Amino acid sequence: MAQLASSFQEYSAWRDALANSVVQLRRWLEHTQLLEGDAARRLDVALDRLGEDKLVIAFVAEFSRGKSELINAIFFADYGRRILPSSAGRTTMCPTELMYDESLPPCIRALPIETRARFGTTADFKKATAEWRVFPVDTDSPDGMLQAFKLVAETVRVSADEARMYGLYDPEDKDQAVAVDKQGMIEISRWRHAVINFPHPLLKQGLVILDTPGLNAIGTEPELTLSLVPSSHAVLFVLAADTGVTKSDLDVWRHIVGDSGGASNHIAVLNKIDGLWDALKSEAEIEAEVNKQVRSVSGTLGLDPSRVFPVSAQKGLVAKVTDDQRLLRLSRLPSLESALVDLLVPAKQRIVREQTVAVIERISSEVRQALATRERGLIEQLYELRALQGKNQSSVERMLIRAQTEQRDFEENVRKIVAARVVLARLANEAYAPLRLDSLRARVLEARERMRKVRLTPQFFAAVKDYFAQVRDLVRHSNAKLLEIEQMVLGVQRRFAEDLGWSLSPPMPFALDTYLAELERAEAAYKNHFGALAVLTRDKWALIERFFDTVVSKSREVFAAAERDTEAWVRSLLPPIEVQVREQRAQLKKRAESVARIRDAQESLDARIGELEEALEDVQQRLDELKKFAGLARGSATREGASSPRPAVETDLPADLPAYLRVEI
Ligand SMILES: Nc1nc2c(ncn2[C@@H]2O[C@H](COP(=O)(O)OP(=O)(O)OP(=O)(O)O)[C@@H](O)[C@H]2O)c(=O)[nH]1
Ligand SMILES: [Mg+2]
Repeated sequence: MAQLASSFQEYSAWRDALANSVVQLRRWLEHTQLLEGDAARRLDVALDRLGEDKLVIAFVAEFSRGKSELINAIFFADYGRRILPSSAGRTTMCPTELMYDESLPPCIRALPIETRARFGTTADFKKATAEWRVFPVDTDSPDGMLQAFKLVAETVRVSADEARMYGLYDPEDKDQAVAVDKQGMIEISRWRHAVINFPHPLLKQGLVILDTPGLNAIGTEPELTLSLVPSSHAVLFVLAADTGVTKSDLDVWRHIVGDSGGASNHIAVLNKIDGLWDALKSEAEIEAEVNKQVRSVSGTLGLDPSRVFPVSAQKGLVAKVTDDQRLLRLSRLPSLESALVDLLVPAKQRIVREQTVAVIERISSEVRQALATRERGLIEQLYELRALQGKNQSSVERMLIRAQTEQRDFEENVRKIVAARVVLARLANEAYAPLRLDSLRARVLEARERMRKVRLTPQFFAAVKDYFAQVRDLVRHSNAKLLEIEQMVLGVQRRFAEDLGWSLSPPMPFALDTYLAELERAEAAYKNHFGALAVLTRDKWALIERFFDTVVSKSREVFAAAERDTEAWVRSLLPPIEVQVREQRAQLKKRAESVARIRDAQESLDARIGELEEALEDVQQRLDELKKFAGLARGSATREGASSPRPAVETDLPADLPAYLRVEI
């Protein structure tokens, strides 16, 4: 998959260059003492985001459609064989993530299926290393790897009761009843989840491949529906040409793919087109047949035909292993691979770019304003002092009185800011309160209690429904407060604009809509899974409760993220005004002091004018430098790949402290 590899490489290089220029900007701001605490934090968040380099691609389908074979063909053909087990019937038994974490040796970590009888989602168990079994993988031996990877297909035979305890068997479900053999035993996956840590070149660059088992597991492991698949950067929904779109394919599509919102990152793969290759038909006839199937899939799924890719994973794999170019072309795998390249990297790059540019623009505009205030103050002082040249002592005296009065008057603005802070703190607390985990916990406890007590299906559904309604209300409540906060800050800015002529950028727009949407998606997923069931068996109740656990853990994540982002936003509101107030206040103080020194003949007027001129030059130089560093960062962000040469701008920081920092302003 050379295309994807080079696209990844370009992306990593682009990201590194961008991170580097953000670091340069940050260092310069720090060095010139222009870095405020909140701006530093925002830059650090942007840098963390740039460091986070995972790109997840999920393969989703009913069993035996060829997901694992497709992964083999796209990513692992270089090993000259099938690496992931792929065979007729159910093969992959547990959700499997392929990734590389260099802090660990190559290995497979597997979470035993028994954990399903306990409280906690896979994500919870991911934090508990002791629960996972670790199996080493010898990457030098393809045979050894093949052997190790068979783990994902391992099953165990357990009694129907045990399977029931894990929520994997419902005796009332006729489709499942056939799975029980004469001894009352049933075959289930041995593992609940597997993570293969493997130093494949693409995985090393941050690719994560998620292979999933068919519908059964999807229905029973709600995390796939609620977290893993929706958070993937690309979702490949696999169908097979020999079966067409069956009812169970549609179920999977609806359950997983259909739930995950805007489908711009979804593509459908129509696999096994080699079944349509018929020696008695012309190439044109076969082509027509394939196109017909593509159109039919596109119509059924409501997906643009350009997003449906007919391929033969198996022939593609064989073609790559035997280096048969004709067969590779016939397998049509290369066009799916190009589509993946287009889907994965540019989308991620666009998001990272937008977020980083927004931070850079914001911070440079804040710093520019602070520098402009300083510049304006210096120019005014220079103007005044120059006017004093050749004037008598009483003019100096008058100027001193004026300077002192202005300094005193300005204190009113300091009081305004302090008052704004108090109001903001109160409103912010009101905005945080609904998002605190305590308030969520109360709703969860209440819902659990109701679910436990009810006897009838409708009451059970009502408990879940009410939970979602209450949780959404909490977020809405907080959202309304945020609006109030924004209005209040705009009001403060307006007053400063009227009184002092300051132009401040309005607060960054912020609302909790994305979190609300996540909760709505969880509810939609729940409805998709269970909404159609009129009467529930006890086992289905158990399944819903398990689903509910995942919903709760998802809600916790959403609330924690919402609270964190809200706090960050609130903290960023006043500092830009405070910086200006501080700057202006310091200048007025300095000005009064220096006029006093001139009056007392402790300092000559000319010397002070000289100092101010030097300081003014320095501020202007800072403004130029800011333009340069911010421009560099912006330039790195908007450059497509990193293959284009870097601009030849000298970005080294000055070795000594700038003069104006020594000259007190
Ligand atoms: N003819 C043909 N068979 C294929 C193709 N791709 C996969 N198969 C076969 O289909 C069967 C199922 O493939 P898998 O890769 O195990 O399918 P899966 O979707 O991973 O299935 P589960 O792991 O059970 O969910 C295997 O016997 C494959 O050899 C293909 O392009 N053409
Ligand atoms: Mg499989």
